[in-house]
Amino acid sequence: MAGGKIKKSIDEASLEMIDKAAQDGVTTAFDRAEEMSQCAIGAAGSCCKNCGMGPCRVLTFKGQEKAARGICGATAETIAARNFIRMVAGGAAAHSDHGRGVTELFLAMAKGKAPGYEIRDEQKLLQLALEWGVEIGGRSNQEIAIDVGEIALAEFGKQEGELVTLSRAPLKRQELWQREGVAPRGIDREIVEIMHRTHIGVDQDYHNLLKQGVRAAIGDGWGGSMIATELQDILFGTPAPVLGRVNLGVLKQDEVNLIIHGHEPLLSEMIVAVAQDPQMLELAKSKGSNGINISGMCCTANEILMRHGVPIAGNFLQQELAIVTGAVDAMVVDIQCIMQSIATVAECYHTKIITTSPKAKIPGATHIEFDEHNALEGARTIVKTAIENFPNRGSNIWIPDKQTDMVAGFSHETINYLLGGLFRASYRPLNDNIINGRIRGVAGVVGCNNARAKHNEGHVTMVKELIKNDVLVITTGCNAIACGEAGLMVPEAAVEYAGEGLASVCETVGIPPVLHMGSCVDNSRILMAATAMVKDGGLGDDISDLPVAGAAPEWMSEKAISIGQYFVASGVFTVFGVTWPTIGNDEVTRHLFEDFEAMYGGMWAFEPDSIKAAHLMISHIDKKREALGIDKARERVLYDMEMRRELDAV
Ligand code: SF4
Ligand code: MSK
Repeated sequence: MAGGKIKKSIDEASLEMIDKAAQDGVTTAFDRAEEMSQCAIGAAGSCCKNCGMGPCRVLTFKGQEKAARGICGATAETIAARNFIRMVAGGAAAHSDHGRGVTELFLAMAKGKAPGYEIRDEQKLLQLALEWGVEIGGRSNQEIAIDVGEIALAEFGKQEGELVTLSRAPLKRQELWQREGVAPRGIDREIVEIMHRTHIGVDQDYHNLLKQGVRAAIGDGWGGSMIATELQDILFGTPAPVLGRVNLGVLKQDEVNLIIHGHEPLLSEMIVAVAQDPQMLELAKSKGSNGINISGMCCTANEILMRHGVPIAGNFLQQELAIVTGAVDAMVVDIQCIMQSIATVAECYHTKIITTSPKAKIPGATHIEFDEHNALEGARTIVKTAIENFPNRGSNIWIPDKQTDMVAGFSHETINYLLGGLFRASYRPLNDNIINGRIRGVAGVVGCNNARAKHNEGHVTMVKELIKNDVLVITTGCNAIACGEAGLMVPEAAVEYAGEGLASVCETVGIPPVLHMGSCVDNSRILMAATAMVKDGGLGDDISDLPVAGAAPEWMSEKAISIGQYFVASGVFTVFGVTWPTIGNDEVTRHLFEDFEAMYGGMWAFEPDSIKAAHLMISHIDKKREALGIDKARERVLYDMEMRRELDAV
């Protein structure tokens, strides 16, 4: 059987490459996950190594009789909460430092110091300027952009007051954050404060620790990530629906294959442009290739698919497998979710691994540093490196013949337009279809792959169950790629997989039942979509009133914890699969899973079975429908032509 006794993925292309890796004697994350035993205490969040007296392992599993403490006296609750919010800090830092990088490039562009970059979405620039009180008058776009960029940059180090972007949230949400004392100041400040409070001998009240985690996470979702998304849209264009292809079959036997992997679109945009340069194509031909095939991996893939239709080679657990094809001439990486092992796997083939960020180097890789002042030149060097490596391909090449069509590019603005039309762009039709029960609710399903779980299974199982029950799914990150590979992101998927009500709406509007909203930082688009639903009326006054839920069925990164925490802090019931980082402590887990609902209107849940997790989400959606008094409106009927015309008229 492919992939050993137990299938390690639900994706056939991945299984083929797992088998090829075994034949080639190459070890991947799938093998290491099997071999690596997990420390039960660490996995449960009950191990502290925050000082040199540790690690202190506090056993608080059920049935244990006496409470354990660390050497310093820290309780099991303190240790669990400290570990949890350090994960939030890691995730919020990653997203926000990405946001800062985008802001610095944006400012350089505005000042004319980043040749090759320009303002692609003028309307969004002007909207942001209006929102932030930047004078527009007769000023040039560049002048306006300098002010916008400086405000954005100052948000990271702001010492007092709240983030400007918080004012985008529904009014009731803003009031709640103030009441609970979790409205973030500067993004960096909240992350630093987590590191301070979790140092030995500082904050030792788990309620207070978790509150700081909430504050930093809001600074991520409504701050760092949102700034990244907004400025990327201005620089590279706000995504609109685009047809793409996904899976390892997008690699080409007869062309130079260059994979762009990581998270930032800053360099990848330039590489995509350079790969179309006739001189480069000429060079590629001179080396015996028929062209240059660019594809993406992980969230960079989502960024360049949404804006250029560039195909996606795979998600997190497929990065090594792409190299195993033997057909990847270069893999260029920037930041985040890049396995160190790609350099080791590449040693067995001819693939060149190219790092580009001073923050993310890998021994064994070639480093070509990204310089925003000279980005085109850097991109040319990278594309050339890939081309020149093409003749070094061996004969051990096997590209799985598997790829799927997918439609991506559903930014919050596009959904508005698609639903409401050019002249009456609004979320009104979505709200109306939720109220009349054709759509039961909306679920944001996001997040990673986790080598401790079968690749893509949790994602696809959960999403299928949700759409079958008339829940519209919006997605980002590696979940989006998994759904694409499973064929859930084409309009026809509505007929095949969605419940009757959801299918009828999708058919009328011409959208898939699963909407791709982008990369990890683009979870901020989901916050904006939820806010737009509140503002359009009929579904309560706050995000916590909406019949919506969130999930990350195969999460693994600290970023996912930060995302989940800001979903919860925004009022969304959020369920995670695979494992739960405070499971070793009942009290902290109970606080996150139960008390948070009273405090924030949203709360965490943990359920590794994706079908059960989907039904937890559906139950929550039904609870919210009942509270809104729209639970009775839902009726399961077959739609005749007249009813469909009526849908059209909505
Ligand atoms: Fe142990 Fe306390 Fe040091 Fe943590 S901070 S390692 S609990 S002594
Ligand atoms: S890439 S954070 S594995 S979603 Fe954004 Fe995928 Fe998770 Fe990375």
